[in-house]
Amino acid sequence: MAYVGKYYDKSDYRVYCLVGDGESAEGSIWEALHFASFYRLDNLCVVFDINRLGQSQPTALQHDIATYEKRVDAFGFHAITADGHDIPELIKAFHDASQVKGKPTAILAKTYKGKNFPGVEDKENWHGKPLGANSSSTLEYLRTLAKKERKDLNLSISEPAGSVPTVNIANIKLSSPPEYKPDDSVATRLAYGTALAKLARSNARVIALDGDTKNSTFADKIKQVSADNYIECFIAEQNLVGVAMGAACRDRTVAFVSTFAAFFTRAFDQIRMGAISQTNVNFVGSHCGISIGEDGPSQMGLEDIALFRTVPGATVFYPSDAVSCERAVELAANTKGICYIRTSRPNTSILYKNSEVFEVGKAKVVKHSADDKVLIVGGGVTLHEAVSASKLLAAKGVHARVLDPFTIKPLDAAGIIRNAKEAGHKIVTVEDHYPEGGLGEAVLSAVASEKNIVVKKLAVKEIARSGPPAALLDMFGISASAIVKAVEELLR
Ligand SMILES: Cc1ncc(C[n+]2csc(CCOP(=O)(O)OP(=O)(O)O)c2C)c(N)n1
Repeated sequence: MAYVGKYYDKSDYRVYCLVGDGESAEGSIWEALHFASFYRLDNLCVVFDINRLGQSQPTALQHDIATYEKRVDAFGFHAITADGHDIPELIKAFHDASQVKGKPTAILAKTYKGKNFPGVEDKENWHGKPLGANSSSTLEYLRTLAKKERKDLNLSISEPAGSVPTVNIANIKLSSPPEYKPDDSVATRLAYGTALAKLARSNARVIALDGDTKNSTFADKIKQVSADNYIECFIAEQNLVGVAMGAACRDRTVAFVSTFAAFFTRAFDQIRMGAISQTNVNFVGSHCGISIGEDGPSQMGLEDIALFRTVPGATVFYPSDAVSCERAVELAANTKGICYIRTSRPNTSILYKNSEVFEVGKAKVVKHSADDKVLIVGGGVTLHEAVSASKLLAAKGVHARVLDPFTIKPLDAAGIIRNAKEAGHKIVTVEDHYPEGGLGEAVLSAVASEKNIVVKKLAVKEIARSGPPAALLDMFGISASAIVKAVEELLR
């Protein structure tokens, strides 16, 4: 929020953030402090409520204010210490913070948990508990406090000053439609970058954030439109997600946040809190699955579909070619709630005409005949393996229908059921993902109440290895030949 205020709104509003001392053991707090000082967010004032106590015991530093001071100073903050119960002192601290230029301020407020509450102040074992026997004496204290005239304070609160530009982020379109030739071979991650730049050309409030992978996710393409529309968040994924949510809040920007799909697992708490806060952030996870090849298992996102499917209200896009990926990015920009777009590393062929229209929750049948005996459902690289498998099967006289779900959540259940019924009531799902919570399980849920539909799932069932992508697809049973084998077993 402070970054947006300083660099996009260019307004003089200030942002205040309250941090618990117990909570400040979190690494994400220090990621955020580092970000704020690196970008010289002097419109940010962080208040540390140093009340010595956490939930179950005292904090590590208790009231060691000097150590907090050294730490925030080392992180590039202007530190102000204050008695957190002394209102005039706090007013002065907030005023002083507002005068600091070039760096954010941290107010280190020494406080006592349950201050002045009889029998509670500064005592352990009161966190989140009803006051019980202490209720009446506490109420009495609060009544006296309410009656007390605060002659010592001269609190006149002025109207917020400064103006904020009006922003319109509705109905953002690609500046030009997809332009691919039928024989092009383009990675969906590259199509993401192309679409991102096209959106930014249409609306200056479309921004991208990444954690030092922008030349792999192709988020850096937005810099061709304007370098200002990109926020580098470095290798600190929890804060990367936090910054994206701050930037998107109050509809100030349309934020696309990217990194390798695998690394969003580091920020799952931020993502689920984003859902609770009703954020509209768009997540883009590249380098999904074993098809990244030589980079090896630490970089392979094999649980990302499961992760994002569990987020309430989320939309999960899994585009399989450059045309559908550009449209997924455009749809995500205009879809409320959390969106996730899964992009792939390898170049893949073009499946759709440039004029093809895509909708959230609407699958595409990419190959069909009147004699289909099985429905194969794939996504990304495995959709291309499914198309190859259908050709190999056709040579053996077996016709297979191939379906691209386009979004895994919501899944086009009606489309899948209809096509499965037309194709022998048999489905093979194939995904570059672990078997749990991915495409196969989404399809299984969609057909769960249907009688006589059988589903066979192909997925990556073990810890993968480094190797050439084609060899890995074969080794882990999600290649065209593995699909042919699965179909033959199912039809036997
Ligand atoms: C990520 C996370 N871990 C643990 C908790 C459980 N929890 C709630 S409050 C709390 C203590 C927080 O202490 P502090 O930040 O000092 O806040 P305060 O003492 O002001 O309540 C804990 C451990 C939580 N809410 N979130």
